[in-house]
Amino acid sequence: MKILIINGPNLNLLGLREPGIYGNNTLADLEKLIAETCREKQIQVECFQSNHEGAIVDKIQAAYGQFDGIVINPAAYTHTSVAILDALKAVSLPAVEVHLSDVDHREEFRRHSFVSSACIATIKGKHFAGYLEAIDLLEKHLAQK
Ligand code: CA2
Repeated sequence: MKILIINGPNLNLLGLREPGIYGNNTLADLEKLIAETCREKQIQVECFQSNHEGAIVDKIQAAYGQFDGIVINPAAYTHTSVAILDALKAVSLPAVEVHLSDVDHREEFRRHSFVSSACIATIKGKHFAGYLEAIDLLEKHLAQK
């Protein structure tokens, strides 16, 4: 089993700004936690972060035939990107959407996600633990196939 973790724009600033919302830990801490968890589970994993919509679309397209599933936090593109939605639908890999914060209890515009309809589940407000839950969900989903 090989999974791809995608983090969208500004998530490279984790731990450096807005700790009240996103916590004190960095993207490197998150990627280390994911790598350790996947090593224990004998899952192959690659982590990718980009601030660019097209780069995320390219990465999703390139995942076809290379990965078994995707965990994606599209960050602000969650609320704007039909292109990321279309890419996820096009590759048709099982995907889980993750948000560090509880987007349902922030500004109104964060309540709508374009990508949700291409995902098997959405996990919100569980900070880093949400990514580990997403990996568990993907593992169970792929085991059933
Ligand atoms: O809660 C999440 O994970 C979000 O996807 C984060 C996005 C936001 O636009 C979504 O509505 C919810 C923002 C990511 C920005 O990350 C930062 C991290 C540290 C400092 C500043 C921004």
